[in-house]
Amino acid sequence: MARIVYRICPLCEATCNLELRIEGRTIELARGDREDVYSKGYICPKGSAIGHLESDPDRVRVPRIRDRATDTWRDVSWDEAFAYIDDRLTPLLAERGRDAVAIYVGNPCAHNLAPQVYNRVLIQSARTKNVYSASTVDQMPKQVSAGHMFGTALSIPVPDVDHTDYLLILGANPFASNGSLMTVPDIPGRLRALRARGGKIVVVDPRRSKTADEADEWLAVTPGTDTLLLLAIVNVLFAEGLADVGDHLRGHVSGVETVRELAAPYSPETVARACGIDADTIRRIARELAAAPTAAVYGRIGTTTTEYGTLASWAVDVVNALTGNLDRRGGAMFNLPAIGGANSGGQGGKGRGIKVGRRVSRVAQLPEVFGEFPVATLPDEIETPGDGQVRAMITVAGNPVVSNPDSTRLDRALASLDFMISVDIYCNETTRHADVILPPESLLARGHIDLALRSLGVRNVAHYSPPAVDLEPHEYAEWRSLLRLAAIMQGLGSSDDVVDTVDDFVLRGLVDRAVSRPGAFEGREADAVIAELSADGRRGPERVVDLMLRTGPYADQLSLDALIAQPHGVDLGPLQPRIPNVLRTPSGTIELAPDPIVDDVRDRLPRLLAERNNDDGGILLVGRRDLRSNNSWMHNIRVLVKGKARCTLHVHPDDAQRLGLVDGKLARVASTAGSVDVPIEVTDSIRAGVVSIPHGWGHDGSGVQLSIAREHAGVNSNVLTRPDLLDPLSGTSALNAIPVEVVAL
Ligand SMILES: Nc1nc2c(c(=O)[nH]1)N[C@H]1C(S)=C(S)[C@@H](COP(=O)(O)OP(=O)(O)OC[C@H]3O[C@@H](n4cnc5c(=O)[nH]c(N)nc54)[C@H](O)[C@@H]3O)O[C@H]1N2
Ligand SMILES: Nc1nc2c(c(=O)[nH]1)N[C@H]1C(S)=C(S)[C@@H](COP(=O)(O)OP(=O)(O)OC[C@H]3O[C@@H](n4cnc5c(=O)[nH]c(N)nc54)[C@H](O)[C@@H]3O)O[C@H]1N2
Ligand code: SF4
Ligand SMILES: [Mo]
Repeated sequence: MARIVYRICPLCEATCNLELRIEGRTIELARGDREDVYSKGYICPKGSAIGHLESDPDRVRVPRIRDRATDTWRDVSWDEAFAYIDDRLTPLLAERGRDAVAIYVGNPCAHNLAPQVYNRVLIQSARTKNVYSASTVDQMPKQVSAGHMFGTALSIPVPDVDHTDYLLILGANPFASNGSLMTVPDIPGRLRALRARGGKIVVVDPRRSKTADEADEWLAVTPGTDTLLLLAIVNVLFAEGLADVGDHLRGHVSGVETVRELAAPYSPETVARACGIDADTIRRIARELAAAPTAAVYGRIGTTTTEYGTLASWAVDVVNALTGNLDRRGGAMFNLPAIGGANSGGQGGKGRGIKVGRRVSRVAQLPEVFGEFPVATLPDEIETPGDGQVRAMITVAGNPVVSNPDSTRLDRALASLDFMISVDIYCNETTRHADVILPPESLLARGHIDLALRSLGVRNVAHYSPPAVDLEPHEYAEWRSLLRLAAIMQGLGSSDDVVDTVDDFVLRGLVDRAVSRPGAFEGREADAVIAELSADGRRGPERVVDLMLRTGPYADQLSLDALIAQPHGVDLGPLQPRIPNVLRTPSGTIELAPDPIVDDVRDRLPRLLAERNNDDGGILLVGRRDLRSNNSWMHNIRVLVKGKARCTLHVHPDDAQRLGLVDGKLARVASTAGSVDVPIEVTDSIRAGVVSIPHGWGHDGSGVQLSIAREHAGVNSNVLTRPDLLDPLSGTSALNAIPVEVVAL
């Protein structure tokens, strides 16, 4: 009999609640949950297609081992898979040392409960320095700037879109992406509502994206120059006496004078040519931001994934602060998530701040950031012989061969490993190199709650989606896989029995902390707390989450059981001002001018200005996203890939004419890293001198088991991404503003 279940969509950051009609394990229909407190019925084409994702015949359903000699796979039992891993990995680690294993965790880890809770345990158990993630091709610059300014890596202000009067968006296309570092369902509806109530939206993007089309104004910036633009806005704010953090922040901000000095050389006239935006426009935008009753500046992928990602991320919040819009209704505010976090527990208002660069990578000597090295250097670590060389790899929900820079080399490097394990749902460009693939259980058999994403919500809400079906005999919970891998690397053997032991040990550590710190469980007996949390046999990630909820900021009203009783979520209200309590900087202030950022502005920014001012007519490559696509892994769903080819080169008509590029024909695009041949799409929705290719494509490699994606293969744009173009403060790769040559074929 069909029944209705509700669950949070795990596909993107919007966290829409889905209403699923299921028959057994078949998802017959996916709709938006109209009663949901946050998404109110909103759904996008990807969410609607979730049933197709679940029933995709190409999915890996049981563990498999690859025979390297014949490059063929054989399905095995879970016990056999883990025994094999123990046999291969344990001696390798004993012989070559802990750093011989690298771990890469991919984007869906932020959207699934098991990795959110247990990746940390996996990484700690490996005791390797070689930890990598999709963060250094994504949001790491924002985490570094927020860490320096506010004291923790997740103290990221989000635009209060539901209440603001003016929104300046740089390098984001929420109409396609549904928002990022801003957890908000139905962002299209909310942006339209902003305009309908008389507000204004300005979009800074080298492309006239759908978001730019829907905005009041589009500023076609030169890729990579957002920091210059924002500093020119700061320059105007000071020059015209408009810089004011507001009464609410008085006494809580340091570094204002330094920022004034830093911005002094960057008048609108000085940067206009480099940014490709005229000085009058820049000046007007600065005045509008200052004059608007409330305003928020928001930057995303186009600002973070450039060589100046941390500076741009910093400058966004500097403008928020200096226009009086930080931490006030309608401005840029901090969420207070139900599960708590580093900026809500303990004593507030002051803290240890962040430390980065505690060690450097072996080969390229690149600094660690929040426990990881830049993914750009992973091939160096695999291919360079010597002590500490990476010889084995574990990927969890990642497809670095498609998503990371210099893909051709990374692909080759993975092929050269002695051993590789992938926890994944597909045999794709990356996991084809694995020796063992461990698939997670069906989506319907997992519980779900968002942890990191909730701390980026534009409203405080809480949701939990319980498993809707039981595990089938062939399935094994992903959280058990992660802990079983951890146990193997701790030398505890490969048996399933040890999983519970490790899980209990992890919980014990968390409970010990909870009872010894200020909060709802302070002073309680640890054993009693553990017994209470473990009632009815509860364990695994749910038990940990229950602890977080019951010791979090809403402990008086929330627990896992309380959320289970509310399938449409619990609304905890609009964002509230949190300064000074949210701060964890050593000074106890908002640090507008942290040393590493000040140094970077002084050291590198003049060079950017000079480079862009001497523009030689070269072409810069940027990316783009499409609503029906999701990074590299939803191209095997017919309803999402059918129709016009999506992986094309956008070229401005003037460039097309100059370079002899014809719509529908092929162009060869080359950087110093490599080249791809891609169909041309001539369009005036892109700035002249800029071309765009979406990432996530190129599915025609040998051994890739994605039959539908193969028919729409496209090309892998990261063949062009240069490993040497990095933001030094965050180790994040420049995926945008890459110099390329384009020729007609
Ligand atoms: N040129 C360019 N490159 C980019 C970007 C760009 O804008 N331009 N964007 C970057 C960004 S923002 C990101 S986040 C990265 C993403 O980089 P990655 O995280 O490395 O890549 P994804 O394409 O998200 O791959 C997700 C993998 O998880 C698997 N998977 C999906 N669902 C599950 C699940 O439930 N469990 C498990 N275990 N596995 C699952 C998929 O099969 C796939 O292998 O790409 C980056 N790369
Ligand atoms: N449909 C869909 N949704 C997604 C994803 C997906 O792949 N598909 N991926 C998810 C992930 S992992 C993430 S991180 C988010 C990303 O979310 P967004 O940041 O909103 O992603 P994009 O749509 O790539 O928008 C980035 C914009 O930056 C512009 N841009 C490029 N270079 C520059 C520059 O130098 N300056 C400025 N100002 N703009 C520039 C590009 O033209 C593009 O329009 O989306 C998430 N949601
Ligand atoms: S917007 Fe994101 S969360 Fe909402 S249905 Fe689409 S993919 Fe799922
Ligand atoms: Mo991302």
